[in-house]
Amino acid sequence: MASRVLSIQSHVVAGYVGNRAATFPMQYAGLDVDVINTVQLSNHTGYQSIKGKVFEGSHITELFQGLQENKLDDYDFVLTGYMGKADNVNAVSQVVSELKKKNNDVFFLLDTVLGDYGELYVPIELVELYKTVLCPLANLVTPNQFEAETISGTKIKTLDDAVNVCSYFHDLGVKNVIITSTTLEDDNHDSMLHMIGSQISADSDSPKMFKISFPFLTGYFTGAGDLLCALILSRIAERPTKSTLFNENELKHICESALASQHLILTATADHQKKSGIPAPPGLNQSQMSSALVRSFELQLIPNRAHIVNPKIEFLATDI
Ligand code: PXL
Repeated sequence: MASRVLSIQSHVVAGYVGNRAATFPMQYAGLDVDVINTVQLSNHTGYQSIKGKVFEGSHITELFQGLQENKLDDYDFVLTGYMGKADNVNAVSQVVSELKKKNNDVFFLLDTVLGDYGELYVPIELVELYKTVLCPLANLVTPNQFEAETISGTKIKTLDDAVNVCSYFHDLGVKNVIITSTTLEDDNHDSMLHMIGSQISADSDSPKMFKISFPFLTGYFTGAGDLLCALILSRIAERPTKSTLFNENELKHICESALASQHLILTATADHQKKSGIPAPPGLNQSQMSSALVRSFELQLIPNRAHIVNPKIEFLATDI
């Protein structure tokens, strides 16, 4: 039977962020995906105009109650992303707690969506809530550099900083941490980004860490983090076991494969941006750009769906 996933994220009518960037890849990879939307917006928040609603936390709890009453709540995975407000974080914590009470092997992938490129796009109180409420429930967290720095209070400049930030998340009770991409000043190649992973395995209390370096792609990639988490979850679901703890090297191989798929899709997206003929002026943030320009940045997910499964792996992990 296909693994069952409950994905709690944002919905946009047009474009590919949140559940719209995550549901299709997981389904294409063979997972049975159920969806709760934290918001329903016309488009992502990078566009000049946004219409729609951020739902109340009670919307999530009410929908979940319906699932429970019909015994539809037999999930293997929970994936959460953009919450929009504190109320939703509390509702998600209640949902995850109930699922774990029912089945302790439910795997909770918490994407700590706060913002990117130095900017928060959710209310600041979510930082503390992620730390105190959701991280202790999570089996895997996937902060980007900005989110990892904001939550841990440590700037990531060197590999040692990244290692310390992973340990910070472990101390919050999370066994697996992936800093999805970070720059490192002690790296000689400033055109490279690095994924840093850290797992506490079943057979060891000390974390096993690794790094995967990959080339920086020029462009704007809204929803790239949401896509990556969906790919990571799809690869975790391919394991023969349902244990929430990884064996030696397991997380490393999951990351190599998910990153390969993401990189191929982002490369195709960057090519599409170049072909759109609309030059992106340097230094502008998206909300200052025309809708046509922001639209040209949307993930080219559907035309590149073949990269979702069995990608050619180009970037290999090295142990730290
Ligand atoms: O990818 C993060 C994200 C998710 N959901 C919504 C967003 C964004 C980023 O802009 O606007 C609604």
